Amino acid sequence: MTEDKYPSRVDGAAAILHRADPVIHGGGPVACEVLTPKALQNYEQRGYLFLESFYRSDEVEVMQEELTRLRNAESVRQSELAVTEPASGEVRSIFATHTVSDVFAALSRDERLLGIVRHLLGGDVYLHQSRLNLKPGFRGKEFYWHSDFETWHTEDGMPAMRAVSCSIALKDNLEYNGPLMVIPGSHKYYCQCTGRTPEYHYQQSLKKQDFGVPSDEQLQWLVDQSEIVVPKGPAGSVLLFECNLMHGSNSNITPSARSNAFFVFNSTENTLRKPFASEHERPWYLANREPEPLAAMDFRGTMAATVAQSA
Ligand code: 6CS
Ligand code: FE
Repeated sequence: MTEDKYPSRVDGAAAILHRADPVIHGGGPVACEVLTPKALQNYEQRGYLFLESFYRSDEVEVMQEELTRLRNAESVRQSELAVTEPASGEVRSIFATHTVSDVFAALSRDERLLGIVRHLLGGDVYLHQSRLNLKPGFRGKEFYWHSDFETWHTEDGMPAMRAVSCSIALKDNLEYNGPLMVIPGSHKYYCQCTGRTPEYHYQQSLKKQDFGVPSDEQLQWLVDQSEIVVPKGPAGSVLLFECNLMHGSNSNITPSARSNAFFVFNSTENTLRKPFASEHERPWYLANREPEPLAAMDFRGTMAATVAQSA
């Protein structure tokens, strides 16, 4: 039985615990130019890195076309991989994109990304989860504040904080189309949540999360220590954030959809156990239990070759 360093979904009073794991797991020389000493210090202290215009517009175009193809594919829409908006029925998220798309499979292995992530996590990584978040315009609903790790720990059995979430903007992240908000430094605290996980909670939580969210007092405390920041930037920008960073996003009532491609990289030394606070394991498309170390590849080169072939 693995020790539970982060008990949550408790009865009664919920505390704020200190983080018990390092933020940067890798030591030694840094092999990628993005991770300057300043960037590493930022990630350690604030829990995220925003890489503006990391991908070029021709690369983003390939990703956008692939998003449109998946959104319109009836086989995907009808499958368990698609999650719809509670009220409008529009597609809100598509999971396990790396299993239904060569483009997103290649993107998840992009050597430029993996170089960064491998350093932060200290060695081999695999995909814990992949998804597209579509947040449609007009009636796109919010994601309430949460720590991803809290869910992955309690519902998926992820033992330690040794994972990184990566969100690639496929549309411009504007201040008004429901972009992600983060609380810098919140990754150093673990907000225990109250209430037992209901059975098959994911069927509800992916539409609207009510369990595994901080109390008003906890959220107030975190913001009092810090502030709320909204990383903004053009399509192609990348937000890398530590798995325990508190984040959320508002609804989108503007005509501009806010879509992003999302990958969760976990260390191969942090693979899933039995869920720490839930009866059942979540399905494979939410929580990968067959870790395969990712081999880096040249995304740009592969895409160029594919486009040339089909031209
Ligand atoms: O369920 C998940 O894995 C992710 N989705 C939500 C709505 N909350 C936790 C985590 O970010
Ligand atoms: Fe999240």
